[in-house]
Amino acid sequence: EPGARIPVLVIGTGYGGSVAALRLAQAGVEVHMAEMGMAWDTPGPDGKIFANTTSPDYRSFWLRTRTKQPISNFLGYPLDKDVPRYTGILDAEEMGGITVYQGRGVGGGSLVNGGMAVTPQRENFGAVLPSVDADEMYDVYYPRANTELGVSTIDPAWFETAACYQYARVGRKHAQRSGFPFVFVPDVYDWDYMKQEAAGTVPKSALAGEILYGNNHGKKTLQQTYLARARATGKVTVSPLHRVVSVAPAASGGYTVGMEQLDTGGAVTATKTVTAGRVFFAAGSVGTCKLLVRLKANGALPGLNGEIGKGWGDNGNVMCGRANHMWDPTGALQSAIPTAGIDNWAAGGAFAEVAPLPTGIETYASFYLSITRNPHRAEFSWNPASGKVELNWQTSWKQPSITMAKSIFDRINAKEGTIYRTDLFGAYKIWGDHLTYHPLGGAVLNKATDNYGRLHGHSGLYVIDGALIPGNTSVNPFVTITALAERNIEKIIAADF
Ligand code: FAE
Repeated sequence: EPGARIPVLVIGTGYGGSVAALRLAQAGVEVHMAEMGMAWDTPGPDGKIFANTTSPDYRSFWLRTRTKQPISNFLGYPLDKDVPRYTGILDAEEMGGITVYQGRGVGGGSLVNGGMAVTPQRENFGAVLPSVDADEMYDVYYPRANTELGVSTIDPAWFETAACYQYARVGRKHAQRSGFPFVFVPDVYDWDYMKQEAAGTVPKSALAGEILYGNNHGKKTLQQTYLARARATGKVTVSPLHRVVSVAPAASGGYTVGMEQLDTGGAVTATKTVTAGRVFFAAGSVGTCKLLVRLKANGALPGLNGEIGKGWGDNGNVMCGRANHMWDPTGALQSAIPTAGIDNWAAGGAFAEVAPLPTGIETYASFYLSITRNPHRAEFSWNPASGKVELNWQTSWKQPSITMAKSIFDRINAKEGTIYRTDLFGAYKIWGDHLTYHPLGGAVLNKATDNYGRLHGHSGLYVIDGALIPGNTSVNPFVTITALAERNIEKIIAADF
């Protein structure tokens, strides 16, 4: 309600925000969550909530009139097409020469991601979050996050026989023949449901190619886990299609928070202010940084320190495809949920997920998303001329990621006598080096905030999302974002509430 006074406002409903909401509510605190995206709880005219990856429609993209698919071309044909402008589920946000993909809606990135739930190797943790006690994380908070998120690993016996993982078995064969460690990667997908999909006894989701624009079945998003439990406390309310635009100290104590209510065309239908005792920034790395950098520059939050906006990285994401021989088909039916990876982190700085290419036809292609140890870090800053927050990422900064990914795929190609695909990202382009799925950093733990996410300069303001992590997690990031949020909120509840 406009003008209301509330104890806690959480900006965003992704991993960090959902952890904060659940734990605060369990501690007896009333929580309000503002989410700029839609609720994603109502079927469209086709009876489905989410669109299929192979046929994007109005639901697929956040306020675009043309799709911007991560794989833009196939066999010489461009794949993008016009769609009605709508508050769809996947944002392809272009900043500083990099397209940053993000989920929009109640559940944040959990709505659109592959559900790959990876805990970093313990020996790499010191580089991921240097100021955090690793023992605590690996003894308490990683296990807690994995349990709450519903993480599990594919039944290895089923993996060996399932037609839908032929592509992953080919990926394993090629990795092992070149001497690379091949690892199963846990996921939040319900593997029993997937088995039933394969048996034809339930509606198909992963086996129908659903992923990038949402899964109608099978995937445990935050809507089924943290957010469901948060709502069950009766203490959490969520306002979808509410975008937070300002936060400033209130004369009466706490913070005045300004919001815009959006319609599904993206138009502002109302502006509202509420007063919140405490505010948690959980709008994702980019969303949180866009707010904090602007609020610091325009004087609304003058106490924020000089670390705001710094230390942003892309988790070293780079994609590529390989063209296999005819005797190595990857399967016409491919589960959209990846379940395995090639670990060359220690030797080559790359961890590559063996990814699906769920086109519905045999492509003889192997496809990979690599996470690499890219050293480059960008900074968000306010540009008064454009009136926008900008990111100083440089397109050439992807080169170290390509070199690291090549430590795996050049060797596999040499061993197998195969070549890279050159048709997936535009004509004669091997590397998908224009994007990231894993934005991290910009309000780094123990720099922009104290060692638990309390922003310096204004008491009662917290960061609790991927913005805290300084640019790289060595694996897919959401388990680390969740575990860090669990650690921080426990301390904050004990000390501040
Ligand atoms: P996030 O989940 O992005 O949530 C932020 C929320 O805040 C969003 O719902 C926004 O709409 C909302 N928001 C932003 N600004 C505002 C505002 N001003 N007012 C109100 N609301 C706002 O943040 N990670 C993995 O670990 N495994 C995977 O398999 C994986 N696959 C991915 C695949 C894709 C296609 C994408 C895009 C990402 C993938 N990720 C994966 C990354 C993962 O989803 C991401 O790191 C987390 O979602 C980030 O969590 P946060 O809590 O930081």
